[in-house]
Amino acid sequence: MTKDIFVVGHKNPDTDSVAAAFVWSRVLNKMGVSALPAVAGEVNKETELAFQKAGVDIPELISEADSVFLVDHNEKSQMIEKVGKIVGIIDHHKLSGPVTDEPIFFRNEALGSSCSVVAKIILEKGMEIEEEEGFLLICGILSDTLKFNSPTTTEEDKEFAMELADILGIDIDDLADELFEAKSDFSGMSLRDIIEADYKDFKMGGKKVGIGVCETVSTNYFEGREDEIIKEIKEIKKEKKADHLFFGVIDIIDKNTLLFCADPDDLKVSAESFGVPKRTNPQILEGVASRKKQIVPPLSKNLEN
Ligand SMILES: [Mn+2]
Repeated sequence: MTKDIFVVGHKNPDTDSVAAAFVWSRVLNKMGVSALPAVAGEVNKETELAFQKAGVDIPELISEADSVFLVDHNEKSQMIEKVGKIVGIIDHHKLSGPVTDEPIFFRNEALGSSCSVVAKIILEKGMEIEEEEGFLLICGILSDTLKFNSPTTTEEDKEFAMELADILGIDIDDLADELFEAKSDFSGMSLRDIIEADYKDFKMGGKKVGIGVCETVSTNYFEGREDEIIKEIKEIKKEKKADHLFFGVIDIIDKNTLLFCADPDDLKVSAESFGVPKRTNPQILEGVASRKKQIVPPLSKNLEN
């Protein structure tokens, strides 16, 4: 049995959750706490590229731990399978309710990424930051804010990324192009892989709602495959025993979302929630580019009433 704390992000990890876990474990180490970074699932190609460029290994994959520090999530449904004790949380998502019996370190801010929250704490503490740590924080911020284009972006996200990029001599535009290209590379992935790569379960008004999203610089891959996609998510809905299931293809350049609904009932929920006609599946959501800020809230509001 190890006494190490595992710093870990959500299942179906994205660059923000893995980078935040890595850098926060380093911060804990500097404070004399024995901690290791971990991931709650296979990482995507963008995260792979970010770590490769940073020159560090992808953290260890875990599914259970005695002691965890959560980053980038606080919902039970998004945590690793078996969690002993939660010793802390750093997040930028809505709160899902109390998850511990004891007081813990807890920091939640409405910033564009968990990496921004980590960067903010490092600055507040006046701590030194290693090159690979700064680099990974920039990657997490750029990835989660879609290079400051997501409606979740705040002035602080820009400030932290710009300041770090300045110190490290990094061209933000070039790095974002590389990251987004990797994010949009579907080679070697099945349709199922793509749908589940960034999939999250939510509780809304007592209902289990599954929402997968795929952020891409081009929706070409999905065009003409509508029936195939709907068939696949119908299957996933059954397997997950979800009450509702959606898959959003987010065009990060044009900032629109194609929201695929598993069945007519989900289509009805989507049309009501987003105020769009029921005619098409996928539903076309103009100006929608964020699950957290633009997809989850209208669905919760509708389903909780
Ligand atoms: Mn995040």
